[in-house]
Amino acid sequence: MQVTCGDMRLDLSRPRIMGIVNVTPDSFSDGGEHDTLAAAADHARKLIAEGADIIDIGGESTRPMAETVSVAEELERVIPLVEILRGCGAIISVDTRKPEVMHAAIQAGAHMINDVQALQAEGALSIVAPAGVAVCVLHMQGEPQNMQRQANYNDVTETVYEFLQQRIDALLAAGVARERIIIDPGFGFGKQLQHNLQLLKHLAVFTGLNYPILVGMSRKSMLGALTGRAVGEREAAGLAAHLYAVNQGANIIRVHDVAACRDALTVWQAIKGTQ
Ligand code: PT1
Repeated sequence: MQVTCGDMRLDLSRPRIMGIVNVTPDSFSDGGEHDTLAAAADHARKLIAEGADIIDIGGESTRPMAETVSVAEELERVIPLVEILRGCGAIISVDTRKPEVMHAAIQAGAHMINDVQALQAEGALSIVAPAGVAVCVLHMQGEPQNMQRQANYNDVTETVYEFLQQRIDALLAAGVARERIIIDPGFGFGKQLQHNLQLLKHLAVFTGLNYPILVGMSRKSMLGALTGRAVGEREAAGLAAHLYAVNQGANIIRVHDVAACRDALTVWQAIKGTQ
């Protein structure tokens, strides 16, 4: 399996790592605009050196209850970093829900749009479809501001599966080539612990859609709920969850801790490749 990411290709004959670079003031706290940008670029280069195949740049947090960001602010955070990092060897992904940011990111040379709203914003599909970039579509119930309130499902796996199938159909109908599409069940996006665990346990079901699967559980509250650990102490818990996902057929894992993840995948691959 291979994903078309603009002028780059992502080979999925082995699991791949998407390294997270959040360009939000709380991530690279001190200093002004320039310091934030330089720190984010340094961090991205470190993740690439550690083995990230994709760098996911985000200027708006989509954690539960996170505050929204204006278009101007998000553009200012994200686009300069895309310009700095394009041509660095890794695939550049931009994590955004805003069509204006998608447009500018594509113009600036991004290879992938990662949208937790699955291109449902007005105008998003018509901006992304004519470009050659890859697209990751994710299942979310509600909005980041309220998604933990109403989390309820009859059968979470079935609901997420049907939603992703619908979004795939919408993307194909809009002219997005199938080689450009990646799916994500959306761990932590309007799901309670039991829903996240059910999705993870039955992740292999999603291979039935026949699209590359991306998952992200890094540092999320589901890991905190299970271990009692604070956000900064969830690396081991994340590794266990991500390896389980890879074993169920996940192709790309979205993580903060790239080096540890690389080692875990190396061991997993050696086992998998043994006769
Ligand atoms: C993800 C993802 C993402 N997660 C993709 N993009 C976030 N494709 C941002 C918590 O419960 O899984 N896949 N972009 C971050 N979102 C969350 C959600 C962060 C929940 C934290 C939590 O702690």
